[in-house]
Amino acid sequence: MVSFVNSLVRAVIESTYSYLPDLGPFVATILGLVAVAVSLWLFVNWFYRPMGERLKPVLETRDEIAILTHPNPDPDAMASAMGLAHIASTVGTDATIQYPGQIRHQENRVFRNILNPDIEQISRVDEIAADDVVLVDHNTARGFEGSEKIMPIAVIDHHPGNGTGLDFTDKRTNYGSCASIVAEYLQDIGAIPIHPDEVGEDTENVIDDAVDTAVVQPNIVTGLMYGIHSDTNRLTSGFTAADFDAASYLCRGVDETLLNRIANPEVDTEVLDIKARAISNRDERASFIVSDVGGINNTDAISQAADELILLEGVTAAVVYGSCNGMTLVSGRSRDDRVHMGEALEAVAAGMSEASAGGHSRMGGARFPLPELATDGGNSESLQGPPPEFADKIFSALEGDI
Ligand SMILES: [Mn+2]
Repeated sequence: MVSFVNSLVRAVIESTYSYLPDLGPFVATILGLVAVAVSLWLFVNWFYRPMGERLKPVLETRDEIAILTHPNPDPDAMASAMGLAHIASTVGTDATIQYPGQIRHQENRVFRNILNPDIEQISRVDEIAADDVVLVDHNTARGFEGSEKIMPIAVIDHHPGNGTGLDFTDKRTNYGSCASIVAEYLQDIGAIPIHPDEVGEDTENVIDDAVDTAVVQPNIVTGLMYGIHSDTNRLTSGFTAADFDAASYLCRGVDETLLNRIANPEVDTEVLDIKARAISNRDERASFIVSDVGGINNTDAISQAADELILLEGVTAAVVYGSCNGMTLVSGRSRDDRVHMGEALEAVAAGMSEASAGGHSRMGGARFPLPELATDGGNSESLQGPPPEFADKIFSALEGDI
């Protein structure tokens, strides 16, 4: 039996060798084709590698980076920065998250207080922590002294705009949130969100697949999930399938208790009072509402009251204003295609040197020093609020008459 196998093997080898001279060019051609196919496959794989994989070398080649959010960062911006800092840490790059402006609006404060991201405020370009800057949730640095000097190495955003990164630009204007893009990067690099119950355990035992890959801690995962919710009005508007895919990926690591605390924070009594005043003091003309809530301490309550009034049945535009420290603050919302809220409020402020107003079609805000609103000319220092004509002027602006 053994000798039979031996002779068979010998026969095969001998016949192969005897055919080789004839098959030479043929075999060479086959080998050549295989080599070409393999390199083509490797090239295509490299060329079409996911964005998260492309981002890695950009970060890996830097010792430290500064991740910059837009001014007054919202949950989407803060969460995207947190996710990106995590990706940087997986390639051994130090990341500092920085922001211009303030974290003042209630939703932003709650997010920050509960998830406690490591972020620093800056007001000048020389306060930026590293030479290499990555922008998240915006594509051109703004809102601080010298911001125009920033040449980011990478830009990750879902807003339109011309800003680009020197080494990496990923702008997906169809995405509902920047957090969805960052979650996708984490998925691209094989990172796995770990559930709060798994924290502190040996993750290699908890998640088989996590060996040699990064895990993502629940506070980052929860932040990214809330970033998606916050920018898409809880996945009810301006979303795409990609936002749901990102949420689905994050799902296993979400800390539901934290998410619930961020999404449903305790309501400040004054905010509730001001909402009540906004509803009872409202002046309704056709489908527009203007409401003077009087004196306020919590300026953030004005915009929250406007958010509430625009939900009233039959209302297409709502403007709320209140006064504080000699200033009248205005917040407007529109779901009326005829009313561009930002422009309407700018029209109200036109001609007043100390007033400021702005916004986009659905949302706007303005500030007026009370003396400028006074109609009597004198004694304006003691004014507690704007005169009744102020509401008329806002109505005219909403109608497009001024
Ligand atoms: Mn965003």
